Amino acid sequence: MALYLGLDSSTQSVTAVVIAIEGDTRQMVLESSLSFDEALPHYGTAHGVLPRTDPRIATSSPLMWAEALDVMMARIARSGLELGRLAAVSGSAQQHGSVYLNSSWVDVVQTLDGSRPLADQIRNVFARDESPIWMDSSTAEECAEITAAVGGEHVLARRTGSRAFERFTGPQIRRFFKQSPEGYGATDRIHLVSSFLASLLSGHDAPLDPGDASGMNLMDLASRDWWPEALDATAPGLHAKLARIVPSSTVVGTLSPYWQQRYGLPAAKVIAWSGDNPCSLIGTGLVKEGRVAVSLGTSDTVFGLMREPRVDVTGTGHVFGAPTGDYMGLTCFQNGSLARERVRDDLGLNWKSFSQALDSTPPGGPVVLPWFEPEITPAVPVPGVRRYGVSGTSPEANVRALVDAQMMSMALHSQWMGVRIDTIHATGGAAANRSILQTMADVFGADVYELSVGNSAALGAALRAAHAESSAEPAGDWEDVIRGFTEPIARTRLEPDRRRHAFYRDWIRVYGACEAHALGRGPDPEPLLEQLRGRVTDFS
Ligand code: ADP
Ligand code: XUL
Repeated sequence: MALYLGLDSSTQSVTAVVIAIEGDTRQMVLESSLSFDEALPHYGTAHGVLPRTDPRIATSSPLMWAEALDVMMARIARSGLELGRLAAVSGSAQQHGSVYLNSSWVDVVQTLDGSRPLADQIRNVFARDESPIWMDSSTAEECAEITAAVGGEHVLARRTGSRAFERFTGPQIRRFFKQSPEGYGATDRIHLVSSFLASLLSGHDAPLDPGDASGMNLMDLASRDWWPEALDATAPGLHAKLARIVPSSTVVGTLSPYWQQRYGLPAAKVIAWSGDNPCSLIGTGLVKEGRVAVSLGTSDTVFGLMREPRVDVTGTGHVFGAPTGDYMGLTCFQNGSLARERVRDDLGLNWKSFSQALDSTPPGGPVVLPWFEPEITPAVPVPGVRRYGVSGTSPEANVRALVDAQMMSMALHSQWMGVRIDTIHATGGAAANRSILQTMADVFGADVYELSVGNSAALGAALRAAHAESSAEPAGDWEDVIRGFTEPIARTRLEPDRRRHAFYRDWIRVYGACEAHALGRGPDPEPLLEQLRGRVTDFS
């Protein structure tokens, strides 16, 4: 029986999943998470983010990600699993975040000493101690400059899969170059979180995969290689600072002597790491076109596989490279779980009473746009919650308004993918909440399923490891690899309530009108809101 390890370094935590495969026997034998804030409090993060005063700036510590990887590998080594059978390891990481390394990096990573902790040894390899992460929205100016330099947003979107986005790595690199030319000059290598951690595992400077590299505004989606015009538009001498892009199934090395000496792990193959969303695509079983997954993690995302790239040229959708060699469409929402936590805490609720509030309150109350933080979709640079409709409503109505707004925004802003959404695979921490999933079913008019493994990004990484290790050709049979791990659980199916869905089909117009008004693009939505509120039926 061969074991495959998938790691996921997400915004708030690191997770490991180990799967065992022998012929038709396939099982998950380990699933373990550690939260950055709790396990590594000396970095002072809140929800994985370093302290900040400007809401547009969001950074984290690359040293913390490395230390968390070390702690997790120690935990795996102590798990009692027969790790001599570990055949391959791959990983997933929060997308877009960048790690800036100086000239000592390559030597240090190649000569890590198994008798000393990892963090102590890499402390001085950084040309920048903090890494900007996906929650950062401070690069509007750099987005505009890059867009203009390559010939406009249509050109950039068609070529790279996305128009310029503040959190994407290219604009972040440009800002660093402008703000700290010396720091940029002292940077020999810029990694994504994924390729940085793959380097630490394999003990050499590892390449990037197209899934994560397409979140940079720097990769040519068609050739899956760097696009020189975008590199030139971003910062001078950038090409030399970037690693290669290789197919997602590439074996980039083996677990380095550090891991072998320190934890007695074998020289298992290390497969290129990817972004959390491309890994989740595999971990939710979406290796064919037609269905979508909704991930309710720190960010909320909607995504699905695409055979051919259909680019959202003016909206907020992205096309990334999928680990299968196809493409994936994705829309990301920043005010996801942390907005739900905020409303929960402000109202003095826990998840149980939050769910009860949701269950006991019909739709059709106020419309609340939950932009606690700058929002990615739709683009809201200056945060602030906007309210429409009746005021002085009950706490329950606020919970209903929040979840309704989140689901309607997802439904509205995923239309560009051109997929008829009648089945949704739900994943991420909040997918444990059946009341939220029922609202998703009612708004989308789709059946919603839970998956047997909640950590779909880590599972996807483990499955990518199994796929890469087992197939001589990159084009192995994905259906065969994912079998037994990613099927939705039939008994968890939530069907849409027909009357509620009919109501939401109208109510989403109200939501859209409120959004347009809040963004300064539409008239006062109150008359429409009043007109439709008259149609609110008794849903009990
Ligand atoms: P990430 O991978 O981005 O770090 P996760 O997918 O692990 O995030 O999800 C973490 C989030 O899940 C937490 O921030 C929390 O708000 C949310 N969560 C956990 N349990 C519940 C629940 N029962 N109801 C709603 N949200 C939940
Ligand atoms: C996707 C995105 C987030 C991060 C963190 O574009 O920004 O989903 O990958 O999970």
